[in-house]
Amino acid sequence: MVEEIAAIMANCGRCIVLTGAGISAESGVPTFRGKDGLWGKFRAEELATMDAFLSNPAIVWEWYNWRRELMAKVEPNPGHLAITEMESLFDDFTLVTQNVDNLHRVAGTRNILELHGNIHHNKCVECNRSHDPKAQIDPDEIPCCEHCGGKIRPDVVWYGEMLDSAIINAAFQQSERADIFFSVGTSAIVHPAASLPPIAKRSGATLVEVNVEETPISFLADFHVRGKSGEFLPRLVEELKKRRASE
Ligand code: BV8
Ligand code: ZN
Repeated sequence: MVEEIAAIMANCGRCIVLTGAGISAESGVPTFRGKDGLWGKFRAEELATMDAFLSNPAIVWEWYNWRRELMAKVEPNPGHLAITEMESLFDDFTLVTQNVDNLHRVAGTRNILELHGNIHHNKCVECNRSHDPKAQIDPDEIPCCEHCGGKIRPDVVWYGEMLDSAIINAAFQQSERADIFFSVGTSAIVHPAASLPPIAKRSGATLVEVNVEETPISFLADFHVRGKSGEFLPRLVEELKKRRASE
């Protein structure tokens, strides 16, 4: 499979990679819906929603602080690093991530669309103005916005919230123009992100899925690679580099 996919990639100009929590699993970051998933201990509806924040801001901040501490201790894994190398092998490359863990940035990938925001950023719940990203938030004394007095919240997209329109529109546009589209480590359940692989496929892209299990888009994929992204992607990039070198 690696040789076949690398051969197709060698003839592609525009490559798009969509990632989900699975790409960070090998860094030690729990996924959302896997057996050891984050949500397992907590229910998404309880925490990653505006209602949860308005009714119990302290518990939402406790959860985000717990995740921030966890993410401060982890490193990008070979899957993240392979994507950074992949970017250098294409003239036109876009990484679209659902993850808020910032690991793709730490891994050096440049052209990133963060669909769901970034867990290290803060903003005002009322006026959306950004707030000092370095601020340590004490759940029992949540700071207020100096402009309007609103409570400070994590700058991520919660369920029921709109994504940043410029970001999601860029993701749609790139997916429609992709020659090859990778869906890596995502359960392909959360919308609108989950609509990107079908859009790419419908627009003529080769669709490659890398996941340790089946997902609702596996039937659509030209290649369904059953395996860990941290193991498969480095092998794929090595094969592509060989082909690029022999061109
Ligand atoms: C919106 C940020 C509305 C916060 C997150 C019914 C049908 C369709 C849609 C909906 C519906 N009901 C409600 C909706 C809308 C809803 C939605 O899609 N719900 C789903 C659950 C059905 N979507 C929204 O609310 C979005 N907003 O629609 O706006 C609107 C419209 C008009 C006007 C106003 C409003 C907002 C969605 C964003 C929510 N925020 N996160 C935070 O992180 O704290 S979503 C959350 O899920 C994360 O961002 C995460 O990235 C994302 C997706 O999960 P995955 O990344 O896929 O992670 P998961 O654990 O699920 O899967 C991991 C995968 O990796 C697995 O497949 C596993 O097998 C694999 N894996 C594991 N290890 C590895 C691996 N693969 C490879 N290698 C490994 N080593
Ligand atoms: Zn404000």
